[in-house]
Amino acid sequence: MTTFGFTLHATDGAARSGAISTPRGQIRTPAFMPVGTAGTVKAMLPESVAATGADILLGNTYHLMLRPGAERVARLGGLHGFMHWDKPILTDSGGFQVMSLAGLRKMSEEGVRFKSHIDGSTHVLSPERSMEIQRLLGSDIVMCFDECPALPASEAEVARAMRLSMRWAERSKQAFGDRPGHALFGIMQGGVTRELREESALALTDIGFDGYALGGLAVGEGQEAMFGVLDYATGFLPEDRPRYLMGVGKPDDIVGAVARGVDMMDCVLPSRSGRTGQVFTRRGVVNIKNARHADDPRPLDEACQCPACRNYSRAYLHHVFRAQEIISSMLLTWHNLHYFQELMAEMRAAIAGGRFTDWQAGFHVARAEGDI
Ligand code: PRF
Ligand code: ZN
Repeated sequence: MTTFGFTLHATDGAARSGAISTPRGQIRTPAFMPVGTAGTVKAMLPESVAATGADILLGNTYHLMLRPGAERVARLGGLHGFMHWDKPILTDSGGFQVMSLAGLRKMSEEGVRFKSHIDGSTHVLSPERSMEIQRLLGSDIVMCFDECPALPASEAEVARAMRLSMRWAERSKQAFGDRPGHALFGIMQGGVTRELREESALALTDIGFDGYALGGLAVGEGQEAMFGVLDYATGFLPEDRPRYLMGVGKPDDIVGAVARGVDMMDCVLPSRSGRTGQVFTRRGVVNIKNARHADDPRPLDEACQCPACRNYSRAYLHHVFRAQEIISSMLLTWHNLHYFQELMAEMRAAIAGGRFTDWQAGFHVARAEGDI
Protein backbone atom coordinates (compact mmCIF):
# COMPACT_ATOMS: atom_id res chain seq x y z
CA MET A 1 0.00 0.00 0.00
CA THR A 2 1.20 3.51 -0.80
CA THR A 3 1.79 5.28 2.43
CA PHE A 4 1.41 8.99 2.92
CA GLY A 5 4.31 11.04 1.58
CA PHE A 6 5.33 14.43 0.21
CA THR A 7 7.85 15.04 -2.56
CA LEU A 8 9.10 18.48 -3.57
CA HIS A 9 9.73 18.67 -7.31
CA ALA A 10 10.86 22.27 -7.70
CA THR A 11 11.25 25.53 -5.84
CA ASP A 12 11.36 29.06 -7.23
CA GLY A 13 12.12 31.64 -4.58
CA ALA A 14 9.94 30.59 -1.66
CA ALA A 15 7.33 28.99 -3.99
CA ARG A 16 7.28 25.20 -4.16
CA SER A 17 5.73 22.58 -6.44
CA GLY A 18 5.46 18.91 -5.64
CA ALA A 19 3.06 16.09 -4.89
CA ILE A 20 1.49 14.45 -1.88
CA SER A 21 1.02 10.73 -2.32
CA THR A 22 -1.77 8.87 -0.59
CA PRO A 23 -3.37 5.42 -1.07
CA ARG A 24 -6.28 7.24 -2.77
CA GLY A 25 -4.06 9.02 -5.28
CA GLN A 26 -1.74 11.95 -5.75
CA ILE A 27 -2.38 15.54 -4.78
CA ARG A 28 -0.43 17.92 -7.02
CA THR A 29 0.85 20.94 -5.09
CA PRO A 30 0.28 23.84 -4.80
CA ALA A 31 -3.25 22.41 -4.44
CA PHE A 32 -6.63 24.08 -4.11
CA MET A 33 -9.24 22.04 -2.23
CA PRO A 34 -12.91 22.70 -3.04
CA VAL A 35 -15.12 22.69 0.05
CA GLY A 36 -17.63 19.85 0.38
CA THR A 37 -18.82 20.73 3.87
CA ALA A 38 -21.84 18.45 4.20
CA GLY A 39 -20.74 15.61 1.91
CA THR A 40 -21.29 17.56 -1.31
CA VAL A 41 -19.62 20.38 -3.18
CA LYS A 42 -22.87 22.29 -3.62
CA ALA A 43 -24.34 22.18 -7.15
CA MET A 44 -21.65 19.76 -8.43
CA LEU A 45 -21.53 16.02 -9.05
CA PRO A 46 -18.31 14.56 -7.60
CA GLU A 47 -17.21 13.49 -11.10
CA SER A 48 -17.65 17.11 -12.21
CA VAL A 49 -15.50 18.30 -9.29
CA ALA A 50 -12.81 15.86 -10.46
CA ALA A 51 -13.21 17.14 -14.05
CA THR A 52 -12.35 20.68 -12.90
CA GLY A 53 -8.94 19.29 -11.92
CA ALA A 54 -9.37 18.87 -8.16
CA ASP A 55 -7.25 16.11 -6.59
CA ILE A 56 -8.73 16.42 -3.09
CA LEU A 57 -11.70 17.99 -1.37
CA LEU A 58 -12.45 19.17 2.13
CA GLY A 59 -15.15 17.87 4.47
CA ASN A 60 -16.24 19.14 7.88
CA THR A 61 -16.35 17.27 11.17
CA TYR A 62 -18.76 19.82 12.64
CA HIS A 63 -21.46 19.54 9.96
CA LEU A 64 -21.22 15.80 9.43
CA MET A 65 -21.30 14.94 13.17
CA LEU A 66 -24.56 16.89 13.49
CA ARG A 67 -26.10 15.64 10.24
CA PRO A 68 -26.17 12.76 9.31
CA GLY A 69 -23.84 11.71 12.20
CA ALA A 70 -20.35 10.20 11.97
CA GLU A 71 -21.39 6.71 13.16
CA ARG A 72 -24.08 6.60 10.45
CA VAL A 73 -21.57 7.63 7.74
CA ALA A 74 -19.22 4.89 9.01
CA ARG A 75 -22.00 2.24 8.84
CA LEU A 76 -22.71 3.36 5.27
CA GLY A 77 -19.12 2.80 4.16
CA GLY A 78 -17.42 6.06 5.13
CA LEU A 79 -17.59 9.47 3.49
CA HIS A 80 -15.89 8.41 0.25
CA GLY A 81 -18.49 5.74 -0.53
CA PHE A 82 -21.38 7.74 0.91
CA MET A 83 -20.75 10.76 -1.36
CA HIS A 84 -19.14 8.83 -4.25
CA TRP A 85 -15.74 10.53 -4.22
CA ASP A 86 -12.81 8.11 -4.29
CA LYS A 87 -9.93 10.61 -4.27
CA PRO A 88 -8.43 11.98 -1.05
CA ILE A 89 -10.53 13.89 1.49
CA LEU A 90 -9.18 16.26 4.12
CA THR A 91 -11.46 16.95 7.07
CA ASP A 92 -11.36 19.98 9.30
CA SER A 93 -11.53 19.16 12.99
CA GLY A 94 -14.62 21.12 14.05
CA GLY A 95 -13.34 23.73 16.49
CA PHE A 96 -13.27 26.56 13.97
CA GLN A 97 -16.82 25.82 12.77
CA VAL A 98 -18.10 25.59 16.37
CA MET A 99 -16.80 29.11 16.93
CA SER A 100 -18.36 30.50 13.76
CA LEU A 101 -21.65 28.56 13.56
CA ALA A 102 -22.75 26.93 16.81
CA GLY A 103 -25.13 28.52 19.28
CA LEU A 104 -24.23 28.63 23.00
CA ARG A 105 -20.62 27.40 23.56
CA LYS A 106 -18.65 26.49 26.67
CA MET A 107 -14.88 26.08 26.33
CA SER A 108 -12.72 24.20 28.81
CA GLU A 109 -9.36 22.44 28.89
CA GLU A 110 -11.24 19.26 28.02
CA GLY A 111 -12.88 20.62 24.87
CA VAL A 112 -15.99 22.51 23.85
CA ARG A 113 -19.66 21.92 24.60
CA PHE A 114 -22.01 23.60 22.14
CA LYS A 115 -25.53 23.76 20.76
CA SER A 116 -26.17 22.69 17.16
CA HIS A 117 -27.07 25.51 14.75
CA ILE A 118 -29.51 23.05 13.12
CA ASP A 119 -31.74 21.92 16.00
CA GLY A 120 -30.26 23.36 19.20
CA SER A 121 -29.20 19.92 20.53
CA THR A 122 -26.11 19.77 22.79
CA HIS A 123 -22.84 18.18 21.63
CA VAL A 124 -19.25 17.90 22.82
CA LEU A 125 -16.05 18.07 20.80
CA SER A 126 -12.62 17.35 22.22
CA PRO A 127 -9.35 16.34 20.58
CA GLU A 128 -10.22 12.68 21.24
CA ARG A 129 -13.78 12.91 19.87
CA SER A 130 -12.65 14.90 16.82
CA MET A 131 -10.04 12.23 15.99
CA GLU A 132 -12.73 9.51 16.40
CA ILE A 133 -15.18 11.34 14.11
CA GLN A 134 -12.55 11.94 11.43
CA ARG A 135 -11.62 8.23 11.61
CA LEU A 136 -15.31 7.22 11.30
CA LEU A 137 -15.64 9.48 8.25
CA GLY A 138 -12.61 7.78 6.69
CA SER A 139 -10.72 11.04 6.21
CA ASP A 140 -7.32 10.74 4.50
CA ILE A 141 -5.89 13.94 5.99
CA VAL A 142 -7.05 14.56 9.54
CA MET A 143 -6.69 17.96 11.19
CA CYS A 144 -5.79 18.49 14.86
CA PHE A 145 -8.47 19.93 17.10
CA ASP A 146 -7.62 23.59 17.73
CA GLU A 147 -9.07 26.87 18.87
CA CYS A 148 -8.96 29.79 16.46
CA PRO A 149 -9.71 32.92 18.49
CA ALA A 150 -12.27 35.31 17.07
CA LEU A 151 -10.60 38.59 16.08
CA PRO A 152 -10.08 41.24 17.21
CA ALA A 153 -8.55 39.63 20.30
CA SER A 154 -5.88 40.79 22.77
CA GLU A 155 -2.40 39.30 22.51
CA ALA A 156 -3.00 37.55 25.86
CA GLU A 157 -6.14 35.93 24.44
CA VAL A 158 -4.32 34.89 21.24
CA ALA A 159 -1.48 33.41 23.34
CA ARG A 160 -3.92 31.51 25.59
CA ALA A 161 -5.77 30.03 22.60
CA MET A 162 -2.47 29.09 20.90
CA ARG A 163 -1.11 27.33 24.01
CA LEU A 164 -4.40 25.47 24.52
CA SER A 165 -4.27 24.46 20.83
CA MET A 166 -0.73 23.10 21.35
CA ARG A 167 -1.88 20.96 24.32
CA TRP A 168 -4.79 19.80 22.16
CA ALA A 169 -2.34 19.04 19.31
CA GLU A 170 -0.47 16.66 21.65
CA ARG A 171 -3.76 14.99 22.65
CA SER A 172 -4.84 14.84 18.99
CA LYS A 173 -1.61 13.03 18.10
CA GLN A 174 -2.03 10.54 20.97
CA ALA A 175 -5.67 9.86 20.03
CA PHE A 176 -4.90 9.58 16.30
CA GLY A 177 -2.38 6.81 17.00
CA ASP A 178 -0.62 4.97 14.21
CA ARG A 179 -2.70 4.80 11.01
CA PRO A 180 -0.60 3.95 7.94
CA GLY A 181 -1.85 5.66 4.80
CA HIS A 182 -3.63 8.37 6.80
CA ALA A 183 -2.06 11.67 7.76
CA LEU A 184 -2.44 13.99 10.74
CA PHE A 185 -1.68 17.69 10.30
CA GLY A 186 -0.85 20.08 13.16
CA ILE A 187 -2.29 23.60 13.11
CA MET A 188 -0.15 26.63 13.96
CA GLN A 189 -1.89 29.49 15.78
CA GLY A 190 -0.58 32.73 17.27
CA GLY A 191 -2.37 35.51 15.42
CA VAL A 192 -0.11 38.15 13.89
CA THR A 193 2.56 37.94 16.62
CA ARG A 194 5.88 36.57 15.39
CA GLU A 195 6.99 35.21 18.80
CA LEU A 196 3.70 33.34 19.25
CA ARG A 197 3.89 31.88 15.72
CA GLU A 198 7.43 30.69 16.43
CA GLU A 199 6.47 29.18 19.79
CA SER A 200 3.55 27.40 18.11
CA ALA A 201 5.73 26.04 15.29
CA LEU A 202 8.29 24.73 17.80
CA ALA A 203 5.59 23.02 19.85
CA LEU A 204 4.14 21.34 16.74
CA THR A 205 7.45 20.25 15.23
CA ASP A 206 8.43 18.81 18.65
CA ILE A 207 5.31 16.62 18.55
CA GLY A 208 5.88 15.81 14.87
CA PHE A 209 3.16 15.81 12.19
CA ASP A 210 2.76 14.65 8.59
CA GLY A 211 1.96 18.21 7.54
CA TYR A 212 1.52 21.64 9.10
CA ALA A 213 -1.36 24.07 8.72
CA LEU A 214 -1.32 27.82 9.22
CA GLY A 215 -4.50 28.49 11.18
CA GLY A 216 -5.81 31.73 12.61
CA LEU A 217 -5.25 33.72 9.39
CA ALA A 218 -7.80 35.26 7.00
CA VAL A 219 -9.94 36.01 10.04
CA GLY A 220 -10.18 39.75 9.55
CA GLU A 221 -6.54 40.88 9.78
CA GLY A 222 -6.37 41.88 6.09
CA GLN A 223 -4.16 40.68 3.24
CA GLU A 224 -1.12 42.77 4.12
CA ALA A 225 -1.01 41.47 7.71
CA MET A 226 -1.61 37.90 6.52
CA PHE A 227 1.24 38.13 3.99
CA GLY A 228 3.38 39.68 6.74
CA VAL A 229 2.86 36.55 8.88
CA LEU A 230 3.43 34.20 5.93
CA ASP A 231 6.71 35.99 5.13
CA TYR A 232 8.26 34.46 8.28
CA ALA A 233 5.88 31.69 9.43
CA THR A 234 6.41 29.23 6.56
CA GLY A 235 10.12 29.43 7.41
CA PHE A 236 9.40 28.08 10.92
CA LEU A 237 8.09 24.84 9.39
CA PRO A 238 10.02 21.83 8.07
CA GLU A 239 10.81 21.99 4.35
CA ASP A 240 9.92 18.35 3.76
CA ARG A 241 6.30 18.52 4.93
CA PRO A 242 3.26 20.08 3.20
CA ARG A 243 2.07 23.47 4.45
CA TYR A 244 -1.64 24.21 4.39
CA LEU A 245 -3.13 27.70 4.70
CA MET A 246 -6.66 27.19 6.04
CA GLY A 247 -9.66 29.01 4.56
CA VAL A 248 -7.84 31.04 1.86
CA GLY A 249 -8.88 32.66 -0.32
CA LYS A 250 -9.38 35.07 -3.18
CA PRO A 251 -7.21 34.45 -6.28
CA ASP A 252 -4.68 37.15 -5.32
CA ASP A 253 -4.50 35.77 -1.74
CA ILE A 254 -3.77 32.32 -3.19
CA VAL A 255 -1.06 33.61 -5.52
CA GLY A 256 0.58 35.58 -2.69
CA ALA A 257 0.44 32.57 -0.36
CA VAL A 258 2.05 30.28 -2.96
CA ALA A 259 4.75 32.91 -3.49
CA ARG A 260 5.45 32.65 0.26
CA GLY A 261 5.80 28.86 0.39
CA VAL A 262 2.25 27.54 0.94
CA ASP A 263 1.38 24.17 -0.66
CA MET A 264 -2.34 23.71 0.01
CA MET A 265 -5.41 25.90 0.47
CA ASP A 266 -9.18 25.61 0.68
CA CYS A 267 -11.98 28.12 0.41
CA VAL A 268 -15.75 28.26 -0.13
CA LEU A 269 -15.28 31.31 -2.36
CA PRO A 270 -15.47 29.68 -5.85
CA SER A 271 -18.44 27.49 -4.94
CA ARG A 272 -20.33 30.03 -2.83
CA SER A 273 -19.78 32.83 -5.35
CA GLY A 274 -21.03 30.55 -8.11
CA ARG A 275 -24.39 30.56 -6.38
CA THR A 276 -24.50 34.35 -5.99
CA GLY A 277 -23.53 35.21 -9.57
CA GLN A 278 -19.91 36.23 -8.86
CA VAL A 279 -17.61 34.86 -11.54
CA PHE A 280 -13.80 34.73 -11.34
CA THR A 281 -11.83 35.23 -14.54
CA ARG A 282 -8.24 36.06 -15.41
CA ARG A 283 -9.48 39.63 -15.97
CA GLY A 284 -11.00 39.87 -12.50
CA VAL A 285 -14.51 39.42 -11.10
CA VAL A 286 -17.61 39.56 -13.32
CA ASN A 287 -21.09 39.81 -11.84
CA ILE A 288 -23.40 37.91 -14.18
CA LYS A 289 -26.44 39.63 -12.63
CA ASN A 290 -25.38 42.90 -14.27
CA ALA A 291 -27.78 44.09 -17.03
CA ARG A 292 -24.86 44.64 -19.44
CA HIS A 293 -24.73 40.85 -20.00
CA ALA A 294 -28.39 40.50 -21.10
CA ASP A 295 -27.65 40.66 -24.87
CA ASP A 296 -24.01 39.56 -24.82
CA PRO A 297 -23.43 36.53 -27.09
CA ARG A 298 -19.81 36.03 -25.94
CA PRO A 299 -18.74 33.39 -23.42
CA LEU A 300 -17.75 34.40 -19.88
CA ASP A 301 -14.09 33.83 -20.73
CA GLU A 302 -12.98 33.06 -24.31
CA ALA A 303 -9.93 31.19 -23.04
CA CYS A 304 -11.79 28.96 -20.54
CA GLN A 305 -12.51 25.33 -21.47
CA CYS A 306 -15.24 24.72 -18.86
CA PRO A 307 -18.81 23.74 -19.94
CA ALA A 308 -20.21 27.16 -19.00
CA CYS A 309 -17.74 28.90 -21.32
CA ARG A 310 -17.68 26.31 -24.12
CA ASN A 311 -21.46 25.96 -24.49
CA TYR A 312 -23.18 29.11 -23.25
CA SER A 313 -23.27 32.85 -23.80
CA ARG A 314 -23.13 35.50 -21.09
CA ALA A 315 -26.72 36.30 -22.10
CA TYR A 316 -27.84 32.75 -21.26
CA LEU A 317 -25.93 32.69 -17.95
CA HIS A 318 -27.45 36.09 -17.09
CA HIS A 319 -30.93 34.81 -17.95
CA VAL A 320 -30.76 31.60 -15.87
CA PHE A 321 -29.28 33.49 -12.95
CA ARG A 322 -32.08 36.08 -13.06
CA ALA A 323 -34.69 33.31 -13.41
CA GLN A 324 -33.13 31.50 -10.43
CA GLU A 325 -32.76 28.31 -12.43
CA ILE A 326 -30.71 25.57 -10.77
CA ILE A 327 -28.44 25.28 -13.81
CA SER A 328 -27.13 28.75 -13.01
CA SER A 329 -25.48 27.51 -9.78
CA MET A 330 -24.23 24.40 -11.58
CA LEU A 331 -22.57 26.27 -14.46
CA LEU A 332 -21.14 29.17 -12.47
CA THR A 333 -19.76 26.88 -9.73
CA TRP A 334 -18.17 24.68 -12.40
CA HIS A 335 -16.58 27.69 -14.07
CA ASN A 336 -15.26 29.11 -10.78
CA LEU A 337 -13.80 25.80 -9.62
CA HIS A 338 -12.27 25.30 -13.07
CA TYR A 339 -10.73 28.79 -12.90
CA PHE A 340 -9.21 28.14 -9.45
CA GLN A 341 -7.78 24.80 -10.62
CA GLU A 342 -6.34 26.39 -13.80
CA LEU A 343 -4.68 29.00 -11.58
CA MET A 344 -3.05 26.25 -9.50
CA ALA A 345 -1.96 24.33 -12.64
CA GLU A 346 -0.40 27.47 -14.11
CA MET A 347 1.48 28.14 -10.88
CA ARG A 348 2.74 24.55 -10.66
CA ALA A 349 4.04 24.79 -14.24
CA ALA A 350 5.62 28.22 -13.66
CA ILE A 351 7.39 27.03 -10.50
CA ALA A 352 8.61 23.89 -12.26
CA GLY A 353 9.90 26.07 -15.12
CA GLY A 354 11.63 28.57 -12.82
CA ARG A 355 9.47 31.45 -14.12
CA PHE A 356 7.10 32.04 -11.21
CA THR A 357 7.99 35.73 -10.74
CA ASP A 358 7.21 36.47 -14.42
CA TRP A 359 4.01 34.48 -14.20
CA GLN A 360 2.97 36.41 -11.08
CA ALA A 361 3.60 39.75 -12.84
CA GLY A 362 1.43 38.60 -15.78
CA PHE A 363 -1.33 37.54 -13.40
CA HIS A 364 -1.50 41.02 -11.89
CA VAL A 365 -1.31 42.79 -15.29
CA ALA A 366 -4.28 40.82 -16.70
CA ARG A 367 -6.37 41.74 -13.67
CA ALA A 368 -5.38 45.40 -13.85
CA GLU A 369 -6.57 45.52 -17.51
CA GLY A 370 -10.00 44.54 -16.24
CA ASP A 371 -13.07 43.08 -17.90
CA ILE A 372 -13.41 43.30 -21.68
N1 PRF B 1 -8.45 26.27 12.38
C1 PRF B 1 -9.20 25.26 11.83
N2 PRF B 1 -9.91 25.44 10.72
C2 PRF B 1 -9.84 26.63 10.08
C3 PRF B 1 -9.08 27.69 10.59
C4 PRF B 1 -8.33 27.52 11.78
O1 PRF B 1 -7.62 28.40 12.30
C5 PRF B 1 -9.26 28.76 9.68
C6 PRF B 1 -8.69 30.11 9.76
N3 PRF B 1 -8.66 30.75 8.51
C7 PRF B 1 -10.13 28.29 8.69
N4 PRF B 1 -10.47 27.02 8.94
N5 PRF B 1 -9.26 24.10 12.47
ZN1 ZN C 1 -15.40 28.80 -17.81
